[in-house]
Amino acid sequence: MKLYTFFRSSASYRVRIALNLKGLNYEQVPIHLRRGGGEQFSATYKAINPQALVPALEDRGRTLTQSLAIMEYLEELYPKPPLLPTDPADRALVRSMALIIACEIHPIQNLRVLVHLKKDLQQSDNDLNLWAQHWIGLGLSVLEQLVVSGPKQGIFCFGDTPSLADICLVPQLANARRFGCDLSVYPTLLRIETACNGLPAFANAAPEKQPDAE
Ligand SMILES: N[C@@H](CCC(=O)N[C@@H](CS)C(=O)NCC(=O)O)C(=O)O
Repeated sequence: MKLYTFFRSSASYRVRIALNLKGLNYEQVPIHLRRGGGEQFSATYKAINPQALVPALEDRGRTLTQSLAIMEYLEELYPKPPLLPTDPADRALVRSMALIIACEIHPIQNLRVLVHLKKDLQQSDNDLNLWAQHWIGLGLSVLEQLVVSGPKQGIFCFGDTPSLADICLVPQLANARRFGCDLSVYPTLLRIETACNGLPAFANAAPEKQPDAE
């Protein structure tokens, strides 16, 4: 398997965690999102992912994009250890936790959104941070409540095994710190993050551990 990735990309970080949890070997192909205006915009990379976003995963002669689709693909091919519970309502809950991050938080403070706000709409760096803090705060507050009120309390977002929700949470918290968010108001999420980072699959996927880390 070949993963097109960037060390600081939280969507790539998710897939690295999932691959590690499944015990799969993969080759990393770094795509630098800043260098030279962004390697994601090169013709070579756009032939791999026309969306010009990382990650992309090559496997069995196919190229897959979108981190959640990639993780569901891995789950279907390599069901052990599972990244989703078995009960349909529980699965929907875990997916909803992951989607709060992947659909409601992450896309609106992604690099291309911030570049548009700054370059085209003339917003300052401080405005960009306030923007990111606002949307991250809204999403994480709801997630904290959802986890605390969930039907299966445990070490992780849902029960005692890591799931897609935890895989999305850990990179999002790292990202929130980069924007200076106050995370002390999410004690449950912070406790879960500590538990996750105690697992080699999470720790080895961290941005600073990647071959392209700066
Ligand atoms: N929904 C996509 C998001 C992918 C994404 O936004 N990737 C970011 C890095 S985390 C990216 O490549 N950004 C490049 C840019 O904004 O130009 C996924 O989950 O894979």
